[in-house]
Amino acid sequence: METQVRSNKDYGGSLPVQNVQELASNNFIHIPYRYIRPEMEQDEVCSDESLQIPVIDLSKLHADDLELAKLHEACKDWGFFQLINHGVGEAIEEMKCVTEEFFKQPLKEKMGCAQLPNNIEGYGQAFVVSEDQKLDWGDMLFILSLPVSGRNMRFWPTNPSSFRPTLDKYSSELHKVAMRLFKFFEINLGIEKGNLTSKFEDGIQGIRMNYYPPCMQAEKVIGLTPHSDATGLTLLVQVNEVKGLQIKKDAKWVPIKPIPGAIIINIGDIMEIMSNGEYRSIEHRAVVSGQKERLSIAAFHSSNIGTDVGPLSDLLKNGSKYKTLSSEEYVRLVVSSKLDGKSLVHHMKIQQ
Ligand SMILES: O=C(O)CCC(=O)C(=O)O
Repeated sequence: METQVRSNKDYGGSLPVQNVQELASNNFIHIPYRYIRPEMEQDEVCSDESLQIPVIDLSKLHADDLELAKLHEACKDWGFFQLINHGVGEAIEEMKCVTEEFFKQPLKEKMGCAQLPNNIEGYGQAFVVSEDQKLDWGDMLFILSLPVSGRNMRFWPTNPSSFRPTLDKYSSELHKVAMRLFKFFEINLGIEKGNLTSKFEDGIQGIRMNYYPPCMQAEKVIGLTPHSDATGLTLLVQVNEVKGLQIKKDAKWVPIKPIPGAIIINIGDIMEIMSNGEYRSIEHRAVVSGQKERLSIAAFHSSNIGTDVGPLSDLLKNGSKYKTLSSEEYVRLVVSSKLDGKSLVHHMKIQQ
């Protein structure tokens, strides 16, 4: 298991592009054309502020059938929800602080954790696979935090000095929350006890810290290209008060209003595939502010190395709606693709 994670560099990486935080500090009249996204003008943003993702209370899920039913509907209809009373507030607050501290450092310091060729970890940009591809207005630090045996400490910042212990605690606390949710998914989907959770308990966890600098032509750029997450379950935290997350619902972009202290949870492609389409991964994107920087932290939870990605046998009553790939084939497919809506799930769908 250890060797397979360590050799993630074999799966490929992202082409190096300019640091956006540095680029944004330039006083230019026109932003470089690779960042201009004409689709921003055409895309419709929902103006109905009352349309919001469901809120799920984790402390009620054990005892309350209604809350369990609400969770099931949220995963089917929205693929997104906000989780409150999760019990990991302290770890989140500490992680937010070290993330802000990391990005505040001069570029030279941050480059100590820079991405290496053919490796998905480190500080830089992700999913750049061609020289003419449009680029996102943001930088990120991506770290594979679990399994512990697969950690590459080269990418773990030493500045601030509390970064490493804080990330270690955050990784373990968020993994526990994700596992609790998988247990409830198992109950709600009618999967035999252990048949879903066992596929994730030794799984890969990747933590991405996103930094979106302000942009003087914010309405023309995108912080993070529309995509669904290729993983099983994502736990997303907004670091500061600047909003920017939007999710696609009925062909419109719905801006999310984060509840202070809540974790935004979203179903990833692996969970859609394993649930044989009962749960849905949802396209989402990040837009940027004209005035202020925005930061977010996404913790992605994928299935165990060596576990096939395909519909679970408990859910095949009406036949399989998706292909099954080995975990290695699936990771290769993800790393070699650019972010492009739900293209990965479409690739996995069996045409009926
Ligand atoms: O910045 C955000 O709110 C979205 C982050 C995200 O979707 C991601 O990191 O995959």
